[in-house]
Amino acid sequence: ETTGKVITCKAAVTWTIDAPMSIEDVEVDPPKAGEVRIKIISSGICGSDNHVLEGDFKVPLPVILGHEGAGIVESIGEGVSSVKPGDKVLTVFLPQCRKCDSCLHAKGNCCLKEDVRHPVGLMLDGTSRFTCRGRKLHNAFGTSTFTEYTVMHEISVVKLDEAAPLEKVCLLACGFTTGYGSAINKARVTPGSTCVVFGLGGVGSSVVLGCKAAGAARIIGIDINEEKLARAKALGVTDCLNPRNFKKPIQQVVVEMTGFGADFSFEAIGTIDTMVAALESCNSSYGVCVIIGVAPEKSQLAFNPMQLLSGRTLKGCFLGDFKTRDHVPLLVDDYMKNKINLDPLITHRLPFLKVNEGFDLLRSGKSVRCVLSF
Ligand code: CND
Ligand code: ZN
Ligand code: ZN
Repeated sequence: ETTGKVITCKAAVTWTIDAPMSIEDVEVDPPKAGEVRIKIISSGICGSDNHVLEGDFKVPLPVILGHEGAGIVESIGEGVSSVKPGDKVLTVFLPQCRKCDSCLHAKGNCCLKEDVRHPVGLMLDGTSRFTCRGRKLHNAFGTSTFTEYTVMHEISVVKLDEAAPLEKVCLLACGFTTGYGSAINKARVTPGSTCVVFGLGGVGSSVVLGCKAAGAARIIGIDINEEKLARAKALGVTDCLNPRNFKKPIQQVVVEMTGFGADFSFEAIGTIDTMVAALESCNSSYGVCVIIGVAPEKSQLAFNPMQLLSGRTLKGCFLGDFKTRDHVPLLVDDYMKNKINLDPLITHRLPFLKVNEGFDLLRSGKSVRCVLSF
């Protein structure tokens, strides 16, 4: 019985971004009011965690990274009513408090309780639940899944169907939901349309699945990694483009291929150049471009505003524009009814203690998603 007690367990601690994560014994405090302590069972490795390790996305250190997790509630703090010990849950980085301006608006999904764009790495009361070697550790995006136990706010915990397989649905905590929702909710891809997807990692591949589900007739996939292009064909990509095989800018290639530009374009890489290329790949009068990738801190997106005056729409979203606690369980239902197949996205599995190898697989481009098991 661990309820109310500090739990000592293994976690991957990022002390500095210049070194691999180090596996340490950490102490995890019991959950306070409105908080939930979760035993992590599975976690994916997302490109955003890698941006932190590469110095492009600054978060306070030392930190326990990881946000694409699935686990089981170990104990709950005072006042928690939406989950109970034993429940299967997902750890999402975007809360849904159901009270703020964004949550109360029909279209808002970016809850104001936490500013995910500028993470402070602490609980809402300004303190931490993790200690290692006498030092307090930060959390990552209110989640932290590279640890056997984590503590999260109830408002960021998504309750799951008790039959949901955690070693698969962990992808619904970020990558799949982000990509699929960007196509379905944010772009609102229409049947018969032409779509172009920049970046075919876990997020971009999920955009492809969303475009396909929405009935897109043509899906152009763009990546500099040939293996990613080959894999994406099985997901529904109809045309593969490697920008390295062309002398002219890739947006020009896309516009020529499609006549006048794609109906919908998506950026799932996280660089300014590819964001501009995605914008310029969509039709100048009615095209819609959705930015999903997280660009390096302090970078600025610059383009001639004429690109918009002709009629294009530029938008972006977190987590596929879903209201997390309301809508992610519906995606889980779809998964349970075999309407969603996550298997093609999961290319590798590793024990949690090999988390650094998982990042090597992501960086070398070998993995789409590597799922860690605890
Ligand atoms: P991952 O690294 O798996 O995929 C990126 C893909 O881009 C790889 O296949 C690369 O080969 C490819 N690539 C890199 N550079 C280029 C280039 N210049 N031209 C073409 N292809 C290139 O990352 P991921 O799929 O996990 O994440 C993708 C982005 O999405 C990343 O920026 C991440 O931070 C972001 C994201 C956003 C959100 C959100 O809510 N908006 C949530 N999670 C992740
Ligand atoms: Zn992510
Ligand atoms: Zn809110």
